[in-house]
Amino acid sequence: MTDTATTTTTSLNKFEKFKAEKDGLAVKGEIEKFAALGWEAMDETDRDHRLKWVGVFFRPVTPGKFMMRMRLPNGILTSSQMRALAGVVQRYGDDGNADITTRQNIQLRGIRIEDLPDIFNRFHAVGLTSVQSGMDNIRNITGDPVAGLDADELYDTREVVQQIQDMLTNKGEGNPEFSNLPRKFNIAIAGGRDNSVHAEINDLAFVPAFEEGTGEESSQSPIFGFNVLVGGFFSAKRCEAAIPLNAWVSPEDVVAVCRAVLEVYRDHGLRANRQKSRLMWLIDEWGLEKFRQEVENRLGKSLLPAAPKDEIDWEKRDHIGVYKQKQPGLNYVGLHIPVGRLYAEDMFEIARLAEVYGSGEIRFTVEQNIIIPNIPDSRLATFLTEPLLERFSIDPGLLTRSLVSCTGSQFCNFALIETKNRALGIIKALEAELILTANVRIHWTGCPNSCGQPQVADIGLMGTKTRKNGKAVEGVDIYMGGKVGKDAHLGACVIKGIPCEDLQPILQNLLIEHFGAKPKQEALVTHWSVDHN
Ligand code: SRM
Ligand code: SF4
Repeated sequence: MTDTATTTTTSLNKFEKFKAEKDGLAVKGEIEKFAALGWEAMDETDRDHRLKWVGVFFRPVTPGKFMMRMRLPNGILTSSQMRALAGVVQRYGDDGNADITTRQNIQLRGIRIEDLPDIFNRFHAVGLTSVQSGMDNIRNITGDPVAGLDADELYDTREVVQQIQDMLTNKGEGNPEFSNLPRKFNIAIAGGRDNSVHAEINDLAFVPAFEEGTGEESSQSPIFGFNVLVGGFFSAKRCEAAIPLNAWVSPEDVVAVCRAVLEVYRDHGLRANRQKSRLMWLIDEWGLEKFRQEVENRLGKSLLPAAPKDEIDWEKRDHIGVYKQKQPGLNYVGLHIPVGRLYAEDMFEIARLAEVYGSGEIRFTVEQNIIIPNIPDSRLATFLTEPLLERFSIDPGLLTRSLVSCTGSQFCNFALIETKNRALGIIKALEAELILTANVRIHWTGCPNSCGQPQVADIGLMGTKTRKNGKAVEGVDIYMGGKVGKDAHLGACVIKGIPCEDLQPILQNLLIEHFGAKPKQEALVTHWSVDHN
């Protein structure tokens, strides 16, 4: 550790203290012991905090039933892996389910501590890891969901995302080099033109950009690489879009640049106040130039300046529906999973469909949906008649299609409101009332931590407590103006403290006034009068 870190030891917060006492990764060797002890007899810091270093989250809302957060680089898994995950969830009956997350990942619920040794063995057998997926670690690394499938892609992100994960987690076994960051850290790599990973809301992001070449190279055609963005994050106190580092890196240097940035953050990131520990706070303190210089020092070479423009010039796609792949005769199909919630039987069925019709591969998107790739033209029509597609539609309603929701009070103790069920209920009611002409991206998040990313939405709903008739009730602050894809920027809070029970008509008005929706009743009247004129 550096001088900066040691001089702050007197002001260490409680998280820094317990990390200094015992590294979070140490619990990896104690799983058998915890299983034998049971959750009630365990040391509380191990149970409530350190277990997150192996992806196991104590849930105060459902004590004894833990959540497990996996790592799925680029959001890709195999049918055998999906079956292994389904098998874990299945043993917990009504308590067991899974959620696709806003980082192209999956979380399992209902987990009992006594089963952890067996669960880790099962994961190991199919090449799955949950290591370092929570607390002060690097989260699941996101990549283009149609990498390797899309004829228009600029770069297939799969391999580099896997390489970064392997470097950061020691191939999924756990890496003590990066197990004590000042705070969480998010990395994303965009490979297409539509910014499918929300690059701007990551601590470190790589976006496609062509370098014109210098010196002898200048006569050559432009060279592909990435412009680097740093410091994007959401927190209850502050939300920032990532800013350009003024660096262009070739694909071969991406892993080394990730390592360099993380070493700088690990050794110099601010640790006294957890509300001010994300990377952007360090960049603020140092200034971008000094930060860039320190990254170069760690990298051991100079960074090239950023390419003048990046290649993000498409609107964001949602991948729901049937699409031709770049491989002739093959298709990928995006299925809409309402608010990302899956049960064991769904997961087994998705694994079966991926095997029977595709190549066994399954992908997740940051919109909490799935993609099944590699379905031949000859099998497509039959695939589309599968009963599962009645629930996991390829053509959902225009509000349902883009709905995203965080976990909310069902399982999350930070939540100020229930989210997933309420989100589905309100969307259904709105679709019954309105005729829409385009999809509207509505994101729900249960508290200001913003896991459901309301700031990237057309309409973002952030849980809050408000008052109605003198009583405290669940409410939302409404965000608008989030733009994704090209020219992405964050939305802002436009209305505060709406009781959830009063929300539907307000949303209805917003959809009519800002998104061209029409009430079904009125449309019928207009249609009638046009016909009779
Ligand atoms: Fe998150 C903490 C769920 C994406 C910002 N997040 C939590 C915890 C672990 C809190 C807890 O212990 O209960 C939530 C677990 C609830 C549960 O039981 O599921 C939780 N976050 C989620 C997920 C599952 C939301 C979802 O339904 O998809 C997402 C998991 C992603 C993954 O696979 O790793 C999730 N969280 C995000 C995102 C979105 C993103 O990464 O694009 C953000 C905002 C972006 C960012 O981090 O900059 C986000 N989560 C937070 C924060 C605020 C961080 C901060 O700097 O203050 C917290 C609280 C914290 O870390 O102290 C938090
Ligand atoms: Fe929990 Fe709040 Fe994150 Fe939703 S936004 S999952 S309620 S921490």
